[in-house]
Amino acid sequence: MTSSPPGQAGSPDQPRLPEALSGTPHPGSVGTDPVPPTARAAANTRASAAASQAWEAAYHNSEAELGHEPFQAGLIPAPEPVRFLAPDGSRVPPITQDYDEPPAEQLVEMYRRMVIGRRFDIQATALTKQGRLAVYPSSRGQEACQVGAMLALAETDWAFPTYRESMALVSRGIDPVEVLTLLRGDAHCGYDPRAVRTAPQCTPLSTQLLHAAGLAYGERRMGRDTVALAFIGDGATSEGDFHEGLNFAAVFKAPVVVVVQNNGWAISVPLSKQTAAPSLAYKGIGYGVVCEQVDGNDAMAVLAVLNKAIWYARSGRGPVLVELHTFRVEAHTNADDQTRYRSADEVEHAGHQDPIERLRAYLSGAGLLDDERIAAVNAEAEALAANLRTALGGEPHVDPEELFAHVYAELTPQLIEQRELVRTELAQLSGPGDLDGTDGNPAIEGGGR
Ligand SMILES: Cc1ncc(C[n+]2csc(CCOP(=O)(O)OP(=O)(O)O)c2C)c(N)n1
Ligand SMILES: [Mg+2]
Repeated sequence: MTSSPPGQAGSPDQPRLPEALSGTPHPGSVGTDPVPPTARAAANTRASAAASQAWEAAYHNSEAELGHEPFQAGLIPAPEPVRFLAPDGSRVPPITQDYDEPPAEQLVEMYRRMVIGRRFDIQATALTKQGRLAVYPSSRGQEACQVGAMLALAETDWAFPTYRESMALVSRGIDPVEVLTLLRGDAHCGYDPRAVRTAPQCTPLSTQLLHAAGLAYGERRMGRDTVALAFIGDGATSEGDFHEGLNFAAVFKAPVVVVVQNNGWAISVPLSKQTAAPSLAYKGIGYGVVCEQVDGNDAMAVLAVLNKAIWYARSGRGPVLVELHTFRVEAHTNADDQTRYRSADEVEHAGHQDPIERLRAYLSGAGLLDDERIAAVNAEAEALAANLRTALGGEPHVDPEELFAHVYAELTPQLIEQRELVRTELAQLSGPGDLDGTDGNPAIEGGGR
């Protein structure tokens, strides 16, 4: 895992929980409890009320105390995406004074992680072509969004990624092999979500927003200052769960930061067929959620706004919605053919909005990055790619029955039935005369992966 960057949780300027609150037990927590159930229920009610009062006192500060200083225009986002760097890496006059320039060391670390993230992405795409990965949704071109979000989060915060966030997970410090376990088709999730405070990658659109809002609210009620950051795509903002998650988070002031990566496409559906809103950031206004829109290919702007959004949520002011305008350079996944719905000109334009080149130009010009450092970062990225190739080159050893574990705490009758079907099929495959388990099927003999 990575350490918190300067200016993040844990630094003296961050509002932290009062000491007394941090030990507050969760009112409904389970465990060995000698108290009779009725007495416990009454005690829990009292504990719950006390915890709520303490929580209200700590977090529901008056408007006068809180003010609107982090997002000066209140609920309304900037009229144009916030930008610090022009595509050539030069500084542009800020459209708002709301955001501070991120510290130099955070920017240099951002550059490092973006280069490594891109190399990982290229390697993962190559692994699909070699049949080593079942599917891979590339984040190429979205490096500033993926890396910026994780860099701004504290280690103790939670992330709720979608299928597109493999690069973000690697940037958070999760083992790349464990990240790709899901996309290899070996398990529902290759890492331990609790250990790395990162939920499994979510394929059903927007459902992770509800998980994030619930976790953030629960953490706060337990006296912890955890922030939950949920990723979501432009297309997924049309889902009901997006609205329910935002509304819940706003009403209960849950410390959630929703990062909308607007890459212009939901598979083959363009943004223009998705919404008539002037910007997806505006969707927060109706729920009372402060929102901002940002040039998602400007690493400095992404960090500046997300640093503040996370601070804002952590301080108890409520959730924040941040739209990052970016570009999808590759197809939706390796299984998609984008030439059927996207012009070559558009794809070429997307490729020219490179967030890494932009930050490199700025950092080099500012004397914060030299050739030696660039070479060292490149070497680190190559080493990661080589390790990934080796690790995924071997045949996986998986038990097909594990597919049914961890879906629910207890297997449903349908899952039990399906597991029996798989057991029967496996027994038939490994029966006499079919010692290799392929049943003479050349597709299986050739190796499914
Ligand atoms: C509830 C639900 N409906 C439909 C799908 C099928 N689906 C998978 S990805 C996708 C497009 C999502 O686009 P967007 O939210 O913009 O994210 P992006 O893929 O561009 O990162 C759709 C419709 C799904 N996974 N879940
Ligand atoms: Mg999209």
